[in-house]
Amino acid sequence: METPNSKRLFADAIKHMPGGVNSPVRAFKSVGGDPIYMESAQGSQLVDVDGNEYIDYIGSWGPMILGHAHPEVTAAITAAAIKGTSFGTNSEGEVELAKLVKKFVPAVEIIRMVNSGTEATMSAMRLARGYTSRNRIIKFEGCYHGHGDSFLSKAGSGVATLGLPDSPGVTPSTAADTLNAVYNDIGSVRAIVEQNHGEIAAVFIEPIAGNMGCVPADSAFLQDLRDICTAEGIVLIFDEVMTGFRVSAGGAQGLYGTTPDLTTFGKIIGGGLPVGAYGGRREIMELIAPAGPVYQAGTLSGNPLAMAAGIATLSAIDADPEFYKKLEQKGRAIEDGIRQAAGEPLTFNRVGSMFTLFFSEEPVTDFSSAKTSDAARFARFFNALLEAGVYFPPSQFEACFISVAHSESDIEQTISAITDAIAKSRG
Ligand code: KE4
Repeated sequence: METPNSKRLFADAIKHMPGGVNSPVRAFKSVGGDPIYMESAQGSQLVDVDGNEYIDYIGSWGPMILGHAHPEVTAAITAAAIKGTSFGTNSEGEVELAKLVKKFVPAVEIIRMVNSGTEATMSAMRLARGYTSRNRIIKFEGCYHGHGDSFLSKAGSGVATLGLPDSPGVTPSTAADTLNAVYNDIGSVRAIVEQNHGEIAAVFIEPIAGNMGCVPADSAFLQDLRDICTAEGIVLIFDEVMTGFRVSAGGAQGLYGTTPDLTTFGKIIGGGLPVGAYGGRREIMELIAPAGPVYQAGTLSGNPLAMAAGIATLSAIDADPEFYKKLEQKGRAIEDGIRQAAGEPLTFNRVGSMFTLFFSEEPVTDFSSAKTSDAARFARFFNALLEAGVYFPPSQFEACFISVAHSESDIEQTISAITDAIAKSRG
């Protein structure tokens, strides 16, 4: 691919923004080369500023489950924008989106809209501490819950991609209140709970991790986690920012049948506009101001344009009884194609329309096993795919996303490109 305009723009951007980007995962730090600038997108296709076309498997890191520029979403945003972009008051869309989320996720009795997944997890953490009068939280190595101070400890996503130990700027006292367990290892959770008896406010987990690459939780592990939290009065928080409305209408909790006390959302519920949310048991959520004393606020929370985009997205999902069956068929086709193409023992994890190909010969069930992947080989694989017009996340520690707009020919072209890229990436 010739990308002179992307190179020109990045050379300019680097003078004005840290690393030339507004989010580290978009940089090509771990795969080499300069990041690509996109001009437009439609359905499964991205078009860069040099006119190159790509089949997109980032999907804006999850939100674009309908495909880019879905007409109903674009129309809803346009209609809302004509009426004003933000009122700073209540508006009808907030009520409609809240009710739509509750329709899909029964564990959510009360919900608060915010502007990002990070805001959702930060707020849920403060709420859990306020509800329990306890300070410590448990998270899992390799999981990423946004860039809130308490979560930047052994985190996944960009933190793992850049090989950052944790993050300067997080105070030792804050870091001391975050305890990391091992994903899919209930013994590691029991040990931490015993060592910190009566001190743990919440357990945060991605019920299907996407930020160490795609790593599903074992169902027995997740239920054991539920049982421990119930017995210990610990708030169990499913971070479904990525999995909410991605893996089923009811998210991961709908697939596993394990019910958290609180759930965080983002990405798909905003349809590509900035939306996050947290919700769950009424007795906990009603501690949030102004109903209760735990403070959380936001100038643009419940913004009418973002609500309109979220409503249009969830309504389109709700209107199609075959929606997740279609995504599963596309995911299965890609999985079958990759397994046939690999010709060597690589690890492929998938849940519905989210997947990761690991350049590792061993099963990937936690952060340690995810890190056995050959990152250098992934970089060669990523660039070979990009050259072939297939755009994967520029990191081994991310998930790929399929939309309902990905066609059979997209998938055939993708499998062919992956087959070649696996061969080309061999040392
Ligand atoms: P945001 O603040 O980026 O909206 O959401 C944070 C977040 C919270 N929880 C989970 C499970 C998440 O996956 C995320 C954000 N995901 C990354 C990609 N893995 C966002 C991409 C980026 O950082 O630019």
